[in-house]
Amino acid sequence: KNELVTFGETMILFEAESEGGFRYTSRFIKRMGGAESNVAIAVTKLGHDATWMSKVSDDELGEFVVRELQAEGVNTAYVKKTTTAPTAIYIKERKRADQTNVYYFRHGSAASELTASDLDFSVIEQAKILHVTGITLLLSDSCYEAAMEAVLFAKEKGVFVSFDPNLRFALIKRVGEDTSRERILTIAKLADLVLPGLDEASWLLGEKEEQELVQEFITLGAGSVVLKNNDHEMLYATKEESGKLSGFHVENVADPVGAGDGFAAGVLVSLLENKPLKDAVRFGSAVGALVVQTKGDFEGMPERKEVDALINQDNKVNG
Ligand code: KDG
Repeated sequence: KNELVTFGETMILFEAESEGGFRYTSRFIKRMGGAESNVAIAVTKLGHDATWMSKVSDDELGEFVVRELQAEGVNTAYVKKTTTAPTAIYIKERKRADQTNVYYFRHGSAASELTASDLDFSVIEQAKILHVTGITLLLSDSCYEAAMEAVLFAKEKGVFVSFDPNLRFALIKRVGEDTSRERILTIAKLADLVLPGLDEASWLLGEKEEQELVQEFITLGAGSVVLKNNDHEMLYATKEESGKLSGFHVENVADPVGAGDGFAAGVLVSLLENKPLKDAVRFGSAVGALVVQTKGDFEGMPERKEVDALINQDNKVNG
């Protein structure tokens, strides 16, 4: 049983143990991060099945990634291994309390060698949701082609396609702005759900009112859109309905990375449970609010009881 299937790159993460620039930091914590695997972990922790496909190096580093995901309950049965390319690495610097910087070492990585033939299409066919992010589209030409094939196949088979643009400017720089925008919009138009941030939507479609940006995704062909703006609000729309919700307020952000993936997972889990989009957005926003209160990209992904507690507490505050 595979409810959600996703694929992409997961990197080894070295996270600075203390605040300050990299040059002044001597101790790092070994962790792991990857937008798609973060979603898979969150979905699993919220009680559903998730499969993550990828390619990792056939060594200790690749083994670490697979082992972590297995420990979280994610299905890694279809992960491929290679002896000719490394598992990517990234470093997270906490420059100041409110400024996190990342440095990537991912060019030529194992995951960027992924091709359509590395994906198991029968797993996609059996899934309810295929989740893709814009990161994969920019890792390499073969990754883009693989994603394109997977999305077209999913659509043909009636599998719900979810897409988070997840713009990464380090990758955009390498691929080129026009090609990046074109690739991301091509998939966004095909998706049943697109989950952009306001800045991402503006980069893709031009500076416009947030409401207009949401509608433009629908006009272009997306089935539904949830846009997160910079005031902790979420605008959602389908062809039939639209609305806006406020997110949960978080006092202490321990680590902002992973919030978007938690949000996506919360929305997708709710859709798996046939909840209306509005409820899905609220649930996703509670997941996102919990994620940022813990260090690490995925370690803060909450269990359902924690999400329910936050939502119930908020309902009480609001009377
Ligand atoms: O969404 C969080 C991810 O971005 C992070 O875990 C690492 O995949 C990653 C990336 O490209 O930054």
